[in-house]
Amino acid sequence: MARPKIALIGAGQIGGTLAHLAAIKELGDVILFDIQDGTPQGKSLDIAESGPVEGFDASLKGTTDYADIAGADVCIVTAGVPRKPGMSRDDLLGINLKVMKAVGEGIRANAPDAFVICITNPLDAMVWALREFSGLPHAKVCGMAGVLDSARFRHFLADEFGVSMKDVTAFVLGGHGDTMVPLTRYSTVAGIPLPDLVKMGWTTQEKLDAIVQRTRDGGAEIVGLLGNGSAYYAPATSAIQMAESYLKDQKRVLPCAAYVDGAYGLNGFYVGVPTVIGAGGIERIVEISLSKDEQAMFDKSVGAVKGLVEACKGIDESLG
Ligand code: A3D
Repeated sequence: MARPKIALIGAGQIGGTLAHLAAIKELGDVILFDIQDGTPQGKSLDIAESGPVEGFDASLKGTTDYADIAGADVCIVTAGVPRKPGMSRDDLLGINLKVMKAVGEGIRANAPDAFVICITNPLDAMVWALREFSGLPHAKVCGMAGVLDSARFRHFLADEFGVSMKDVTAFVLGGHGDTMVPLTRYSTVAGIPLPDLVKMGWTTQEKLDAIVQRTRDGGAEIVGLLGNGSAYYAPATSAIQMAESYLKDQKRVLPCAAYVDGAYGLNGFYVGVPTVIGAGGIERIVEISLSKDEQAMFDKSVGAVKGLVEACKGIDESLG
């Protein structure tokens, strides 16, 4: 059987890291696409040259021609611009919307059967726009944010408790942004919910609240430290986990920006929810019941995403 084909649209910081991870994990052959001639070719060759040392069998090709993504099984989209210090994700809307149009048309023409994972910010609005421009089925287009946000939450919690992060699970809902909703009662250490751990004296409510806030601000913390660009190692790892679940039909339960039609009282809207990712793409939306406070936070988050989607429609008439 031929190896799967993984097209990475955008060969910047995340794109290059995605290519390296996909090759090391032997998920398939990699096409690295960018409009910046030389960058995708250079990164592909550099990573391919690590193959003999690392011992992976995967071919890598850099390109500026959409024809090269033909027949891709997975497309991961990072094309666009990242944040600079002081910028919010929403400041990227206008410029990245134009990029989504070009990318969506490229995917529609060349890789209409692919499972598409969007990473470009502002995430929830860009994945919606990318789906509109590409015309692919909703179940085949999703956005990476929840895996990253919950990984950040898990990392901070494991640090606080002094336990292996393997035993920490975390649950986040809502848009990728300042309004994301980390759900403490569904986040656990070896099955023990965080509110119980507070009662057991493992931490205090104040410390837990600070960790929740640090998770919400996780992207900005890295933007501030780097001074130029945004996080890329953890975002790439998170998207690779989603791609692997699709390619291997693992049916992992992963939070991602998915099209929700019916669940959570939403009709036809992209927002961060727990999903099952398998060979059918987003195979299921996992709907949990929310407390009054959680519902209020979720509604606020959905409201923020709705505002961005409306702004997209205002910028590009074809999205009306
Ligand atoms: P960067 O290193 O600048 O790479 C972006 C690449 O996109 C550059 O190589 C550009 O040349 C390329 N590009 C621009 N326009 C096009 C186009 N029309 N077609 C193809 N390629 C194009 O950025 P990055 O890799 O650090 O980040 C990429 C995106 O991911 C940004 O929008 C970030 O804000 C976003 N991001 C999202 C998360 C999430 O958790 C959702 C996390 C981190 C970054």
